Amino acid sequence: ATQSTFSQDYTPSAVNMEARKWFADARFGLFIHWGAFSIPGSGEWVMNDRKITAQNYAQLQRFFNPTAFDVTEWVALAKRAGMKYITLVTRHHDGFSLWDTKYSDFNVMNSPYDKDIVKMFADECQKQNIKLFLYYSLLDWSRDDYPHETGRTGQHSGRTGKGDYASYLQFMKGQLTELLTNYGQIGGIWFDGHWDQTAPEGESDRSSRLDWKYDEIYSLIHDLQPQCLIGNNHHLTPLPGEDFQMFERDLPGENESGLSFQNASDHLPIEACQTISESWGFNLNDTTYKTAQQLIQYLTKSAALGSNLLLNIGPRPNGEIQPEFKERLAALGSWLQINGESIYGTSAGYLPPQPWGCLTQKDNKIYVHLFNNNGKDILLDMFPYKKITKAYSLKDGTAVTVTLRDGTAIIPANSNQYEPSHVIVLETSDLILYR
Ligand code: H79
Repeated sequence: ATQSTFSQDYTPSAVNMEARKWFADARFGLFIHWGAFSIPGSGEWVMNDRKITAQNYAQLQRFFNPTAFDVTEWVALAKRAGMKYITLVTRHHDGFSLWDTKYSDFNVMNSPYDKDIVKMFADECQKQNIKLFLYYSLLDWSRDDYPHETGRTGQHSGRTGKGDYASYLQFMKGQLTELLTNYGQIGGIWFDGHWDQTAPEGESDRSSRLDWKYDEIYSLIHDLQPQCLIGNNHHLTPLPGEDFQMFERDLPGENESGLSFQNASDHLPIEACQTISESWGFNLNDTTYKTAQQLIQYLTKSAALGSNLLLNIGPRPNGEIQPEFKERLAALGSWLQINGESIYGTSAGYLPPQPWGCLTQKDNKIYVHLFNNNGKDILLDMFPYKKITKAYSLKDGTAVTVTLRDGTAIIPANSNQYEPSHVIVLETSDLILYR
């Protein structure tokens, strides 16, 4: 089938729709950037940034030996943080595969470590009851058959010839078939690298120089595992066949990264990805960690905009996770232990995020997340209910005095000296359908 006939015909299966619902309710996941690129300690773009040829870069395979890696601990860390899924980089742009693949020699089984890391995650995630998503790069800086001559990066890499997409597509299908056959149920496939073949962000014509044949790739995935969600970090409006929309280093509608010109989908689950430190992959120069408070508020704001948050760590090459990451994740977990009701299974607030905080909603409850009210009353204009039957702090049930006057709910500033990320629950009745 051609792309257009297939794509327009895509109707998600019932199990896929169920999986989307699960995903949208899950709200919080752990992104893990880890692989051969972790070794030099210069981030996951080191091969491109330092113009290392594919042949020279391949040496890293000999040094991949994460003796301190403990999959049980890594998965438990995500669980304790209140995360509902893990998205593991299985093969980044450098082309190093983290599993036992027969389609490429550049893989973990040919490293001193010699263990299938995707398998370890798949088994452990099943054991600890957390879903596993797999990041998979469309772009490849190492393979001769990737059409690098039409791409924006990787032209330095010593590859000859013009690339051969038929061959490369065959390779990707082989690898995706392995990933969706040998590791049990996979929550989703997270594609990245499409942008290599497009005009810069923000330009009007961002069509791809390459026909990726997504129709073939996506139908292969949905045929192998119908529930498996497909997302593609192409920085475009979702294409037919995709099950969720992602925003890179951004919340929908904000475009702080300069990569997010696309509108937020009104029918697909949305996922924003963000890093705890600056870099995705391990970087020795990267010592700036967002605070726990910033991360809690980022998670809250994501939910207030109807989006999941996929929060990234870039562990050390030896398999240790930086204590700074662990501390942040533990703090998020403690906050969610108390306030999780205001995040999981919620939808976007009826008002967009405000300078003082933001709103999430579930059933007849409105969760008011106070970041900093600067000593001012909080005014919720155009309040969509006629009555507030109960108002209280989520953490301990303490009653809060809230008045509803002329369609505006007022939370007085002096009712409490709120700590940042304090959540007030408003139980409501008599929905006003429209104004
Ligand atoms: O895996 C992480 C990053 O390595 C990857 N996606 C996340 C999840 C990523 N790769 N690139 N980007 C993110 C951002 C894109 C940067 C670009 Fe450019 C700016 C691509 C086009 C403009 C720099 C300049 C690279 C090519 C031209």
